[in-house]
Amino acid sequence: MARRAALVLTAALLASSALTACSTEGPGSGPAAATKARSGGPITMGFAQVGAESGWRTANTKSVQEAAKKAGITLKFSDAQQKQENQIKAIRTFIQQKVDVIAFSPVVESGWDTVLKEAKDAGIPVILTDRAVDTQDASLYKTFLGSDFVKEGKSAGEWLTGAYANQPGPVNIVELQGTTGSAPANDRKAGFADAIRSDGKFKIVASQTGDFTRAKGKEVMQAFLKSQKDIDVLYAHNDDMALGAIQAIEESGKKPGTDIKVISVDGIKDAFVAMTQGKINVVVECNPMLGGQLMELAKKVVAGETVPKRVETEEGVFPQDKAAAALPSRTY
Ligand code: GYE
Repeated sequence: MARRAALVLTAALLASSALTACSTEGPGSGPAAATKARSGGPITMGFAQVGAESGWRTANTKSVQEAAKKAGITLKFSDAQQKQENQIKAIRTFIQQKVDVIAFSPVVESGWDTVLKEAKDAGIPVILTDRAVDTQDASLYKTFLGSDFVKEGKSAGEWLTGAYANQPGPVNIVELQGTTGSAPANDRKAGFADAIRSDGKFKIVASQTGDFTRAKGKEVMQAFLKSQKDIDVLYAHNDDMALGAIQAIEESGKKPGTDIKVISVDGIKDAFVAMTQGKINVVVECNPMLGGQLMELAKKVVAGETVPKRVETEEGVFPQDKAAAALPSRTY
C-alpha cells in the first residue's frame, strides 16, 4: 500500500522514497521502478509454477510449499499447466494482489519483458527460480536460483564420449528434447552438442520435443523407432521422457540400456530404480529442492538486501554402477 502511494505523491516524497530504495538498485533506476525495502511483518509470495509435467516438478512444488510454511511466508501458488499465457496471467494477478515478492519458473525463455516491467513498476521484486528468461534488461529480476543446464548437457555428452571412446562409429543418437523454447531444453541440447562435436562419429539422427512428459516421451520414441532403423543411444532431456521412451523400446522388442543406451537428466527415484534394473545407463542430476534457498532469497530481497544475481545448485553425475548405492538416499 505505502509502496504504491509513494508513486503518486509529491516530487519531494518521491525523491526520498527513491533514496531508501536506492540501497537495492543500481544507478539509473527511477523511483517508479525502485523496489521499496520492507522490514517486519509476514511476507506474501506469489509463485507461478510451470505445471506438473514431471517427477522433478512435483518434487520442486513440494519443496517450495514446505519451505514457505517453514519460513512463515504466505504462498499464493499458481500452476500454469505449461502455458506461458497462464503464467503471465498469474503474475498480473499477483501484482494486483500486491504481494511482496513474485517468484516464478518461466516455462519458456522469451517474451517476459512486458509483464516483468509491470512488476518492476509496481515495486514488486521478482526472483527467477529453476528456469531463466532471455532479456536484455537484467534489472527486471533480482536474482536467479537454479541449475547450470548447459553444464548438465555437457556432462551427458562427456559420459557418452567416454563410454564410446574405444568403439568405432557411427554412434547414432536420438534426442528427446524438453519443452520447446524452455531454458533446460535449449541449454541441455547445446551443452550436449558441444561435448560430442569434436568426434564426428557421434551423430544426432533425430531430435524432437517430448515436452518433458512420460506420455510424450513414449509417443516420440515410438516414432523414432519406426523412422530410424539403427539407434545406438537415446539422450532424453529429463527422466520422465526417458521412462516413457523405455516403455516404447521394450514394446518394440529391444532392451533399453543394452540395445539402446539411455542417458537422462534429473535424478528422480524412478530413474534410479530403472538404472538398478539396467535400463538407464547414466543420469545427470538436476536438483529440484530449491524451496529453502528460495525463501532465504525472498526474505533478503523484500528487506532490500543485495543478493547475488545468480545462485547455482550443486549437482552430480550418476552412472549405472553407482545407482544402487545412491538410491536409498535420493530425496526426490
Ligand atoms: O528437468 C524437467 C522439468 O526446469 C529443470 O523441468 C526443470 C525441468 C526438469 O519438467 O523434468
